[in-house]
Amino acid sequence: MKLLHISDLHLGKKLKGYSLLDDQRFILNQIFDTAKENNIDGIIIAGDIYDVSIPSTEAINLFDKFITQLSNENIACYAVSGNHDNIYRVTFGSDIMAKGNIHFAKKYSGNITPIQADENTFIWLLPFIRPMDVREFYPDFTNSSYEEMMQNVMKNLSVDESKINILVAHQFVTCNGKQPERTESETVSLGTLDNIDISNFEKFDYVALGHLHKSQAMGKDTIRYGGSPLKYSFSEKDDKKSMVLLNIENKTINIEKIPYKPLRDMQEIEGKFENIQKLSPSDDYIKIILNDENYILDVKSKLETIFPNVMEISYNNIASRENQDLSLIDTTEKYSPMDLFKTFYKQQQNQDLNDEQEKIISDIFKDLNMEVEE
Ligand SMILES: [Mn+2]
Repeated sequence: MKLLHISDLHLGKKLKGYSLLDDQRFILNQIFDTAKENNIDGIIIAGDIYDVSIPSTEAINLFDKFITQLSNENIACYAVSGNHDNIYRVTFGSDIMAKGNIHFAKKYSGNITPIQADENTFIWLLPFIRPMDVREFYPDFTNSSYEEMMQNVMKNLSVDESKINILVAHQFVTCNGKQPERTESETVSLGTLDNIDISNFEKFDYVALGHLHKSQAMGKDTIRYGGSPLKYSFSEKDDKKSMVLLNIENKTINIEKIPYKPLRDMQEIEGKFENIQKLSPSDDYIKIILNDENYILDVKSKLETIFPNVMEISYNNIASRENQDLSLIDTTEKYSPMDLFKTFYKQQQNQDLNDEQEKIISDIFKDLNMEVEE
């Protein structure tokens, strides 16, 4: 039995105004090809199928094509919704799709019936849940603790531990208080309230997690975040994105990571404009940090001739590094245009006008018939 664990597709996501649909189509095709080449029996999607609760028609079409391809090749799909998904929209028609071996976790209803993937393997689909989603089923559970929520949910499951049991979930999981590694593209609360310890999952042979976008194991090799297939923030520029291949034989699970090869990678480039201009062109998504002291006019269109997908441009120079004191001017005094300009320049550039610059400005003021003190 071979399964592929992926998560956090965020179909339809836009980054800094750029649509990532082409990148997502490319990566879904890669997942499908990988599944075929490796004779995968089923694909696990651990939540955040879409980026928003009302996804665009383009995003829906993309996913529609993906699960249709899987079904045509007799590759099963085991999916749960994440905190970005709307569970009712994601599970529309799911009873009918289950007949084609495409499975979605319905809204939590007090218990979970596992899906039998083969005679030995059971897959438990748990959609993203909050305490308010489960409280009605557990009268003694009255607080807002995610940990207690999961304890209640888990104690209700009758897991036959002589079989292989796989849990698919989309939650914030910690290991003895140790938090997973985070990225900037997750909308996960910064608190500790939503922590769920891995000890809840002892009955399971593998826990396929989604929610965090960095691919990582939690405490042991068989409790894993799949991670997003693409880099969804510049904080992930050095991440190695990969799908997780589970090779299950009898009671053992072998884990192999298969790297994604994106259509466009993500790069951060820092330096002087004249040096950056000499770099070889690239279609990657790029963040540029300029070290030039003088601001460059029309810099975005100039950089776009080399890097058509420049997403972000910022400066790291004296002016940006130093704290700028914006209260240099006492407004009760009367200042000459030159004094005002000098103050303005200092605020902007964090340095004084030199003699040559002062001469230029002075000449401009004279041309404008403005009074120049000195
Ligand atoms: Mn996510």
